[in-house]
Amino acid sequence: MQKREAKSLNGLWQFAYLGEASADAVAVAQLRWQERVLVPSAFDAMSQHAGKRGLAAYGCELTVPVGRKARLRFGAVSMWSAIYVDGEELTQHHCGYAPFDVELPVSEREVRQLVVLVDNRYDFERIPMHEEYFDFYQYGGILREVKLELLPEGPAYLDYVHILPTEGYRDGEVEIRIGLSGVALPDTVALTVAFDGGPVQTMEAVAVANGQACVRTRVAQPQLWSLTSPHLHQAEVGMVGGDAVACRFGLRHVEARSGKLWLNGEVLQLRGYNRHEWHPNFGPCTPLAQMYNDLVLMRDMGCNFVRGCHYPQDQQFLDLCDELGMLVWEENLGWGQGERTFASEAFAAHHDRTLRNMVKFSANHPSVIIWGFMNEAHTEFAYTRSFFERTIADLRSMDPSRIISWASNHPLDDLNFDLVDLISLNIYPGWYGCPGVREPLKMIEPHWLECFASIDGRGFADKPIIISETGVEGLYGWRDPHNDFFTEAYQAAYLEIACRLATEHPRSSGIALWHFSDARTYSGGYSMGRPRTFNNKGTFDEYRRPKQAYASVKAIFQRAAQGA
Ligand code: ADA
Repeated sequence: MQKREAKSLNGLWQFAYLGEASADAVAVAQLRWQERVLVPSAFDAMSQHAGKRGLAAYGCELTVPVGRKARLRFGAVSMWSAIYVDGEELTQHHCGYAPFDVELPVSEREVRQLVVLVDNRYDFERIPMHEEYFDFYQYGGILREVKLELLPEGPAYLDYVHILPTEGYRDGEVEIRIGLSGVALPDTVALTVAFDGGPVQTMEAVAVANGQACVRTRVAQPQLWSLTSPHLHQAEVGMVGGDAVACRFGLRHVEARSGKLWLNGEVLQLRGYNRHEWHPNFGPCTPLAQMYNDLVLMRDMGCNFVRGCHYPQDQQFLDLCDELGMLVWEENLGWGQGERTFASEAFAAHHDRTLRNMVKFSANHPSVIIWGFMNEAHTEFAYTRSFFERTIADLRSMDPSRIISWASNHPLDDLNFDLVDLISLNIYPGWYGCPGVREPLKMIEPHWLECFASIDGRGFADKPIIISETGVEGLYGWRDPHNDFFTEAYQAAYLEIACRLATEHPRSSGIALWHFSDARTYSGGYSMGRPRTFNNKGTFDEYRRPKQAYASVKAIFQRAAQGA
């Protein structure tokens, strides 16, 4: 077997900021480099380009053995990008947070010229997945790792290998789904599988349909992945006499049934946060140490759950969640879209490609238990129905082992709840829509109960419910005798009520507070509702300094964790 060779291209790349230029007008072979910048990084998170919106170019040299096939794996390139090798455009990509692959053509030259054009200007026609009204700052650059993989000789290679636990997970049963790519795909394939360095199993003549082959087998010494014992198994999967790849996976089973969530056959209560990938010093390119620190802070508070809002997550972050034992909701990019978006064929095509890549890159992470999409789309309107039906069908066909949900801010009139496994509510009673209310905190519980009753009254009592977002702005250091909106005290009082309800009410399967740490959002005129141009609803400020709410959230979550 030829084990796959991969090399990271992270490091200093050539860079040129091209401003108002149009990508169509750029001759990539004649670019005049201006500086060298670190990949991964967001060029507009760096002081010299802070806040700029325009076209930029990144360049580096690749070494690929003459005549050898290879592919590039991009963790995320934002917001629009075009990938050129030796002056030839290989692909364009239209979502700044989704991973993607691109194959390199074979060449007689060993040293290849890679140029990546990126553009962080909003343009609904070109990148309908990105809109300026989303409540988080969207950057430009090569935001996550870039890898070069040498591909095997021969007509087909392993595009992906997914190892999904089945209902027989306790006995180590898994379904192995492999995706094949190449110039000629076989009708059948002979596979080899070895777990944890053990004996090699061979499966002859496995049928290949639509580029995918699928087999079930068992791990010899199964150990479950759980929050307290997050055991990871290793696998090496190959084609007899051909390509082989190594991957990690976990034996765990998640379910949504009888109005509850279940993990490995036990009722599960989710306690945690929505987390944007963001830090004031790095923008959306948070270093691994910060990802780790954030998870340690959450776990120390008694959290077991993080919603990766509102886009596909960095693979490094998901690796940490696998290894530490943290449950993850991963979702495709989306934020409050309405009719114009659902009518856009370009949006549907971009969303489909990025959704498939989110699953392709993340399917082996046992920490990911929920696939989400289209945060707060206008699901009170029928025009969302067919898109939701198709997206859910796609998710189920790619991966039947996970729970599907979306975060709805239409708890009383969402038209698509019948399609979902887990009903997730973004609700902010006592914050939005209560001018003139003398005691807004008293609005919280009645509204939660009204939502629960409405959902059960519509026949969804068998579906678990979580509060996927709730919270209020608390400005770090703002303490005032009025304890009014924007004070740390109001935020602390609010979150105490929310966490108590979420961990004690029988109809609640948990909560993801909005949100973990303050983060940059709107700029200019959009920012009037966002002091500092930040979303200040973090329990921590942007430097992860705890606000007053931290103590009460931690006390309630830790108590609930002990009772779990
Ligand atoms: C919504 C949205 C979040 C954030 C939040 C808020 O629920 O999903 O991204 O904007 O509201 O702070 O109002």
